[in-house]
Amino acid sequence: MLTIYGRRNSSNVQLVMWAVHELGLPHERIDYGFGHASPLSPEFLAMNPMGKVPVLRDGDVTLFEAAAILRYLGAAYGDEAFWPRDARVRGPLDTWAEWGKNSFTEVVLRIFYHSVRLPPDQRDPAYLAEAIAALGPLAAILDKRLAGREYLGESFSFADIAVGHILHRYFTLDWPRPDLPALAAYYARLQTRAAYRDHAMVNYEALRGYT
Ligand SMILES: N[C@@H](CCC(=O)N[C@@H](CS)C(=O)NCC(=O)O)C(=O)O
Repeated sequence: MLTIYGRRNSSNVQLVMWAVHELGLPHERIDYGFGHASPLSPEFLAMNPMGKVPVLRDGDVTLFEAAAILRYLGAAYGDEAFWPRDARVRGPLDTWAEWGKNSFTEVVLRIFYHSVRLPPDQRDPAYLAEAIAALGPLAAILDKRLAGREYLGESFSFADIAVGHILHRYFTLDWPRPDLPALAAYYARLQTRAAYRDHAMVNYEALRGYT
């Protein structure tokens, strides 16, 4: 039985919860983080010295960092399609996973923070404008990869979770989104998956305007 510590409306928790549900793993989730128990409490810091959600416990294994948790779940429980054992097959997928979690998600979250999460008087319009200018070209890279394919690899894999977990925010934040048909079709395709709808499309209104 897995235990996931973290609130449902955290994008990093969503990444992990989507993976847990795709893999059909027995688990419980305990709310920690903004609005819930503090991740800065001594018992939480003993699991993650960064004081951030998510944390995963699997028996005597304790992990933090959402992408590391995703890779652990893939290696421990994923089938060959979700987590190819051959490094020559997995490597190119992992390139997209890393790019999704870092390059792409990082810029989406900059827009999220400076248009939703921070109190209005702490938002930086110049920083927001820079992030918006940066996101269009990144989204075009993703659209190009997805043209003519259903998923980032041959079939659905961990890489789609690392990239797709942030698309709900990408598509619902108020910013001038470019018209990218392959990316829009990919988002629609992900929404046919119950685990995606239930765990990666979580309302973030409760986070609006708070530090
Ligand atoms: N690099 C970490 C970042 C974790 C992180 O920033 N988590 C946020 C939520 S997405 C958090 O814990 N915020 C503080 C809180 O919720 O109290 C990861 O990918 O897991």
